[in-house]
Amino acid sequence: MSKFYITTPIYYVNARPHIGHAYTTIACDTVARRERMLGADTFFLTGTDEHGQKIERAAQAAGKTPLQYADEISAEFRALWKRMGISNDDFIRTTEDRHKKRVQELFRRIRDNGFIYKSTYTGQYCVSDELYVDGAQPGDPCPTCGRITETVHEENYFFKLSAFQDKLLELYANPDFIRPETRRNEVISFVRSGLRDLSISRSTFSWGIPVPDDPKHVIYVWLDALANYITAIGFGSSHAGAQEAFKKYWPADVHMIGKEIVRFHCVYWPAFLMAANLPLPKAIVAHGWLLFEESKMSKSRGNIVRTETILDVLGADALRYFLLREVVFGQDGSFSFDALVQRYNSDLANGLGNLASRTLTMINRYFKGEVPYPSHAASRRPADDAIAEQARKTIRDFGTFFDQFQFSRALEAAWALVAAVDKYIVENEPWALGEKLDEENRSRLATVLYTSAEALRIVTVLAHPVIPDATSKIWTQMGLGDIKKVDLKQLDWGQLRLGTKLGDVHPVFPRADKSAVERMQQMEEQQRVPAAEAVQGKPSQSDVNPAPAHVPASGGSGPATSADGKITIDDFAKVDLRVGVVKVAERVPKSDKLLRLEVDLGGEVRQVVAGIAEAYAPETLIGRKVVIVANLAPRKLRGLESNGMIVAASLEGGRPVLASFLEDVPPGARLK
Ligand code: ME8
Repeated sequence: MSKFYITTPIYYVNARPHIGHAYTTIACDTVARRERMLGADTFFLTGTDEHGQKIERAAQAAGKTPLQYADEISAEFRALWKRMGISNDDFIRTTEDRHKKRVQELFRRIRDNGFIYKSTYTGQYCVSDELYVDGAQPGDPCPTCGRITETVHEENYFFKLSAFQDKLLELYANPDFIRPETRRNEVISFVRSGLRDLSISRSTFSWGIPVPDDPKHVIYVWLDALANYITAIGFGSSHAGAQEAFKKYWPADVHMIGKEIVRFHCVYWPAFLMAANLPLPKAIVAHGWLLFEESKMSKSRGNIVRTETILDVLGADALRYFLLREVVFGQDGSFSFDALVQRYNSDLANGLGNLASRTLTMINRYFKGEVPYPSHAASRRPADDAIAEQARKTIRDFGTFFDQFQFSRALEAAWALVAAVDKYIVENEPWALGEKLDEENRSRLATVLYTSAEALRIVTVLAHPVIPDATSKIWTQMGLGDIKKVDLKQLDWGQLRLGTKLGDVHPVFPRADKSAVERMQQMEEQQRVPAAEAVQGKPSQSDVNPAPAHVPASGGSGPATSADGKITIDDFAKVDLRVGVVKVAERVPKSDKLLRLEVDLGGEVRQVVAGIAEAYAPETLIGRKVVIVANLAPRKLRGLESNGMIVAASLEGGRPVLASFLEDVPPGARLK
């Protein structure tokens, strides 16, 4: 029996899961399900990445210990995957003991092989990407996310990455190692331009795995995180069972990732493995980004879509099908609720769902729910053979596309068969044949319905890894038992057994009406309930997301004013005013008034959308100290989440002048 081992990235616990995370997880789940149907002993791993400075700071900002914080968000990922029926075989957390011990073992091996030394690092670091930015100067932005890098000066352990340049280039000679080709070319040119040794420990904070024999240092979070792919399946364990599992499943067949973490997976990871004398993964497959409102969906941009909203309204299969059919794997793709509902209705409700219900209903009506015998040669027509031929070709093409991770093309081929059978049914009018009782018409009817049902069976099997829930239901309605038991390798035309008794027939994809889009948009909006305006003055109507915003009525928990309009010192103390430093400032597309700012509040970087574009050019604000109302509930402006309000005097005509300081004040300082 062959084996197949596939992994998702392990997700950071500083953000709740959104459909960007679901995208990778769904793609891996689909591949894992197909491999199981092909008979491979499959292991599918996902999990959460819980150490490092970014998580430590996020926990601090939330007023929790890093572990409390990680426990909560990791549990959300796990619960979401469970709700979606994701078929992962394990879920690794980097804070688990099994992981920590085995990472230390990996560190030891690399050190014992002579690839680790101690030195001093002085340079720039991006906490958001947990990335050392070679060659950057203080104040330079991170090349990946654009945030201002921080200067790090500390004694660290270094990994001799430079020793692996040639070996890595040899590795990339295999065209299947990095996919798609564009990513492979980027990596090759990065490595050709020269590799510098890499700092693999930090000593100025403690939220991480201690370096063996030198616990003042914690292991660099990317070495810690990448190692999950081997620690989860037993590397470094002394238990015989775990050692067996590691021997069986490693090396991984596929590490699937988003394109922004290619360097870590294609350069650092294979170099660490080479240094530890371990086999290398067979393929790193990088997909593009899901975009929403024109930019990458991410927590820091405030433009995420929660998976739960789609599950509540349309179900997991709808999201799975949409993401894999609509987005060309490897490229960026836009998400919109309109496109989701349109695809759902056209391909699932009117496409596969309709084919299943009309075919099975007619078998019920005309053949008492038993799959009829196709007619004898005399009443066969070329159209019947054409469907059989197309179905055989679809099985081949679907497999070829799938093996190349071209999910959208594979589904396109399968749905072309759905469309062909629909046309075949319309042209052969089984309902008209069913009205006539003579033998010739009966046998023609049998052929038409057998042909339709057999094509339906084939599409159902092929689509099962993508839409497991609906296809399991169709399978049961066809009276075929458990779809998981199908041997995909043997799939061929003509295997539908005559006389198979159908189960009860129900529609599997009820049509979504127009309100589905609105309902989903509203559900997302309600997640971002504003409590007050996030910019000076009221934003113009066009700047506010058009969905109705719920503003809580005054009173309640808000500061109570006395009859003369005065508030108490306690009321004032409820407003958390902080000093911030502007790190990023840019215009909000299609808005004259708004700027998007990233403001460092001393350990936490906030996105704030402010109505000051008419008074301040974005470049003049970088590095400037500002005052932020830090405990304002988030609100969405032009699709961007604003987390706080910038304080300014409002002059005649509403012109804002930012509050500022004469003395030097550190970011994060409180005004009171
Ligand atoms: O990078 N479009 O974790 P992360 C497509 N912990 N995919 C998206 C996406 C989007 N808009 N947003 C997120 C990390 N993803 C590290 C990984 S692995 C050893 C350590 C998906 O929480 C995509 O797979 O930032 C991306 O690579 C991953 O989530 C990043 O998740």
